[in-house]
Amino acid sequence: MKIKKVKARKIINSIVEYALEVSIETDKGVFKSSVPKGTSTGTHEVIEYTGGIDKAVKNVNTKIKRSLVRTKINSLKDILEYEKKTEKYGGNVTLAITYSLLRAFAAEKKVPVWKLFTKKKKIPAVLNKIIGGGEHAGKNSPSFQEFLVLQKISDIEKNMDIYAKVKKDWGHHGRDLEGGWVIDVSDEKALKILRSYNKKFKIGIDAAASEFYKNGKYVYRNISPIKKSGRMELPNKNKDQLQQIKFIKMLHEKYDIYFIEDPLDEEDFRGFAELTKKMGKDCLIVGDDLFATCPERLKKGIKLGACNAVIVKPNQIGSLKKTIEFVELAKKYKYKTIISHRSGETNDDMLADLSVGLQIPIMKIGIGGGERVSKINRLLEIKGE
Ligand code: 2PG
Ligand code: MG
Repeated sequence: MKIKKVKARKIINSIVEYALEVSIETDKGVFKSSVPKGTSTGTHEVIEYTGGIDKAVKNVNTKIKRSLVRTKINSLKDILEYEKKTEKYGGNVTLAITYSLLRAFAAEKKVPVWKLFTKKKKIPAVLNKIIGGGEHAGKNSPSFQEFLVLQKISDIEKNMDIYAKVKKDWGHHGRDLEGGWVIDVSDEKALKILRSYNKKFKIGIDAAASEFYKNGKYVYRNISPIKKSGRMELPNKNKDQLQQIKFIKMLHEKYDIYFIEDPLDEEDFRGFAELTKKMGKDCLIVGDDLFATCPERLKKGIKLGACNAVIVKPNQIGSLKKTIEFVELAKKYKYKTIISHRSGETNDDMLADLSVGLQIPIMKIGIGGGERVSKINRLLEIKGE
């Protein structure tokens, strides 16, 4: 494949910050890509743009361009190998280049991007955010960051319906960063609301607990009163590790939660292992900030028995090659894989092709907002291809 031009520029993402867009020109056309960023980022994520976004634009337009037009890219392996050369410029720089190369190479081969990875087409289920909280919403919203409903893609209408009902039934303050509704309720109440629409749907939470873990305690900001000796009382707002585990277990039993992401702090491998032992048989205990899509951290988790599912976010590790390694390791040890959007998204829909290509069974994705809908619509398109 002959690379004729490489060009970078700044675009705006969904949380109104700059993102990098990379265009690569070949005989087959111009192929553009961009990469999202997080708000509740884990400590173990790689840096997005070394030296900032302006430096990233400059690096692509000078050094990377010079090296890329001279490099032979004739296979998927070549694309993944080339990542080594760009890693020092930042994870989002590397992935924007990789994604554009994938698109250019797929055009060369006259196949959709997902087909570069697999022949077997299986469309993932969608895990849609209905209610938002934590760092993604306001100060009176729940402490947990996300309240989600899982649905087969062919049943996405059921999630569209719940999304519309929550909007209508609960006085909301607009949407959070990922299109979830912002409502002034406690964590428990948010779960009760989701359950009230259907007794059988698989529901989930992303507690993103590291975000409210302060000095050894989980500090809740919006809690439900409980009945104690005939009186309504507000329970303790601060929970230590044991109380947090108990609380999560209680919520799981009461509301039948299937998907439980980051219920504990990102360093607490042992706490995750404890929860997995207690509840892992009938639900997913999912590591996001805990693993940060890093194969080395997952190896530690496997050793300790922490989690039975992982979130996959390529830009946490800043390389598609390492992301694939992470996914393969997870599958080998029977961890369920869930690919995920970020709060600061662009309209790039590569996530959908990667989910099908890497045979990931669930895509976690907002259901409101063009930058989320672009991925869902690409999934629907692949389904019909
Ligand atoms: C998460 C993500 C996406 P962020 O915590 O799972 O929902 O949020 O992109 O802000 O890290
Ligand atoms: Mg998360």
